[in-house]
Amino acid sequence: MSTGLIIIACLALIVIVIIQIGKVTELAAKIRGEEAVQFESNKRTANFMLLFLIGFLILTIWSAWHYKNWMLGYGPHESASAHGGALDSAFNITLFFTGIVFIITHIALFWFAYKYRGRKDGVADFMPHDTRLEVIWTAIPAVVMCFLVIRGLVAWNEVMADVAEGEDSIEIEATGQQFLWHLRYPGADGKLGTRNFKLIKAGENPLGQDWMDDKNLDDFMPADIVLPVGKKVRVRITAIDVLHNFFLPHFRVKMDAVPGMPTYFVFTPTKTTEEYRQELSKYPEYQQPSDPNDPKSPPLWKAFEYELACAELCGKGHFSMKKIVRIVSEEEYEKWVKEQQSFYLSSIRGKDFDPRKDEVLDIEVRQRKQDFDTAVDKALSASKPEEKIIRLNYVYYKTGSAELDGKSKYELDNLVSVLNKYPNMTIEVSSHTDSDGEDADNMTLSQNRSRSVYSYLTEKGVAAGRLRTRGYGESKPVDTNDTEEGKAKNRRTEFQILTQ
Ligand SMILES: [Cu+2]
Repeated sequence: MSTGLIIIACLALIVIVIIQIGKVTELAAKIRGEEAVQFESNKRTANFMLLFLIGFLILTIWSAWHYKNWMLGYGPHESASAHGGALDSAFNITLFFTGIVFIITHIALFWFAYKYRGRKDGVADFMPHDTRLEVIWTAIPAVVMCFLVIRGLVAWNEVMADVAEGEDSIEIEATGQQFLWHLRYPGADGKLGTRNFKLIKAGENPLGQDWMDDKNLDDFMPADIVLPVGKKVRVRITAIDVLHNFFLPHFRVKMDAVPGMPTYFVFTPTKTTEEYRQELSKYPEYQQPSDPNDPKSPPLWKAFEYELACAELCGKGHFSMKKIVRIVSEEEYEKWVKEQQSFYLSSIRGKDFDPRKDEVLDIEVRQRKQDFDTAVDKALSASKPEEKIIRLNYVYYKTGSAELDGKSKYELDNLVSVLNKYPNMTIEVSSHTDSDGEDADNMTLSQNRSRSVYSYLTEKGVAAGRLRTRGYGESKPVDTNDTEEGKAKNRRTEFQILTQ
């Protein structure tokens, strides 16, 4: 409040000073004769005009030259995408023409202001109309503009061409939200799953992915954009709340993210992050420390990262919508993709809000088979008998009963196929319980459970002579029986490879 008052007081003071100066000038004019003072003032202004003409022209040209290696499109900042060169040259051609016009108009404006200042005996020419002049200054800009617009359109159509059906490319998705980007990759199937805005729930399902769509199950949401060099990328761009803008300055990619209307941009990165750094390292501008307060920090070129920014002023946290973009070799990319966790499997699967929690998914069946085969291979090459025991992690029974749950069949089928693969293999199937209930009951239950597995295997054609069953009740715990977790570990069915 008080600051406001001070500002108002200052402004009032300035106004008073200006009025007073005006009065003094008026008085001086009366004393010396009005005309003489006017012409003197005209001359002074005209000289300033001339000074500004030269000074400003030098400043613009000097600064353009001085900062050229910091500007996109110049020095080390050649476009890092396949289409970027076309856009850069369109910009350069526009800059060439507008640059000429800028210099001519700048000189004419200030030179004329100087030359035709008010002078004693100076008389202005009067020219009511000149058709030739009208034609010239209409035709020239029209022709130049046509050329620029047509050239720009051609470049735009090239840049905006969508991916052709069946073309080798990657599709990723970027969704803007105040104030962050959600990135989504399609996972192993190469396809992004469907979304429904009605399913959006903060903390559970930020993008409204429909988990009943299998394509969603392997989609992953990384923190940074990582892409292989030389591969066509289609970015599907959406927004959840307000307008955002997906901007990759080094790749000349810029597209609005509009709520309710997906947009896209297709581009091919042509330089890895490392190659871009190497290019920067050749310029003295990029040798200074990346942190101005720490002279020991790595030089700017070494610390360089491509970035994703939001180029739409979307609110007060707008500045924080930055993400790192890494362009790597094809091999590095494949390795990175393998390390990524599916959002569904890591954050949704098995939770109360998982609509498919009672279902065994194809993706899990595949994963479990892989894990099972790996465990078998390990046991086969092991020498000690206790290392030849494999736990059947996904064999379930009805509570307190020996009846197999339907979901057990996947794991048991894995066992069947291993037994078919190794016809000389014989095994012992053994079951264990936790310590709840009577010892004798537990013993019977575990024996019956092993028998159930035996029945399943023989029904699938495994010779009975290759199987032995046992029940150990609660006699061989692998963990404490004092916690629910420990008890769950103790309740188990295993098999041991006897001969192979
Ligand atoms: Cu934004």
